[in-house]
Amino acid sequence: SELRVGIVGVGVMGADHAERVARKTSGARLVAVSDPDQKRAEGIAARLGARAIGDPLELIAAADVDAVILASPGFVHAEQLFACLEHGKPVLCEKPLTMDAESALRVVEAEHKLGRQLIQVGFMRRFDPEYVALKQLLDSGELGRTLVLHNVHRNKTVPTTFRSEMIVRDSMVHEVDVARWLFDDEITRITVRTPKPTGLVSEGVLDPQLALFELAGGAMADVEVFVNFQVGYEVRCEAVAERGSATIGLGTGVVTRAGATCGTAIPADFRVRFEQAYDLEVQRWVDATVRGELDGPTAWDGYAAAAVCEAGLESLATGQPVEVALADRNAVLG
Ligand code: ISE
Repeated sequence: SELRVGIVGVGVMGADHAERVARKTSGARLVAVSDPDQKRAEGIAARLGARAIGDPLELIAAADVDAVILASPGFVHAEQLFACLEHGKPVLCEKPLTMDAESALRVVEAEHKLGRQLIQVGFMRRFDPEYVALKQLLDSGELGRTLVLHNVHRNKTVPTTFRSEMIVRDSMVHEVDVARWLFDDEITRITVRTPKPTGLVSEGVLDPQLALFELAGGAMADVEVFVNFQVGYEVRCEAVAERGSATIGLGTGVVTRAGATCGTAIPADFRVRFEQAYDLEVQRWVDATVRGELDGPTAWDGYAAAAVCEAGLESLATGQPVEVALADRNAVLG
């Protein structure tokens, strides 16, 4: 049976999740969305076959909502998370969990009291294949013990509501989680310093920011967060270990420096190299089939390729160029 999902907050990220749940996620169905901008919620609901509910707490309580995605701003998360716990609804909550440690701890305690883990936080880097590969490499011990992480986290631009505090709570929080996850350790001290800010930002916003995290076990991580970089969205991470380093975010997979060389891994076989393509192929085939449509290479594409291969075999045997005999497409398909 399908998981019926409701989404609270359909701004930039929530609308993206709505699309994902409705069209790209198997085993799930989008049933409801909620947003302070009622028109926006109604538009998205109508397009994706869901309904719009004005009050987010009503959406969370709705009998036909099995699970909730909270993509609302951080300052309403606490109340909405408590409502999810109260109704026993599993929830994927975008970061930040809440606005401060005290309220976040109350959420943790309330969940613990229920005796059921219902809350997942949107630290999505843990699902990024490059971060996963980096974690596997570091955990393998091949490079020795990891000593330092260097992180770069840049946005092209952000809305003017994105002030200095959000740069920490909404952006830097990803590197906070990455450092905790990669080192499997807690951060015990943080220093955040700021250079003279870019001139391309509203008065008073401290951007970029440089931070240093110190971990319980003695490792350290640094990060540059620059949310008005103007150029584009870039996230990089280099882990420096005893016998080498590994960098991700270059668009090439993990780049490893070790033994006087610098290079990228070569996958062992096609399933690894094309994993994403196979996943997309099958999911889109299922989705299109359900819609009664075809959404990929057609029988004609197969025929055209076969005709080329047939000529190729002849050429292989003779060593000569061979003309490809292809039927007239319009004649065959009208
Ligand atoms: C944004 O709010 C996000 O959640 C992104 O993950 C983050 O990388 C970005 O800096 C934020 O603006």
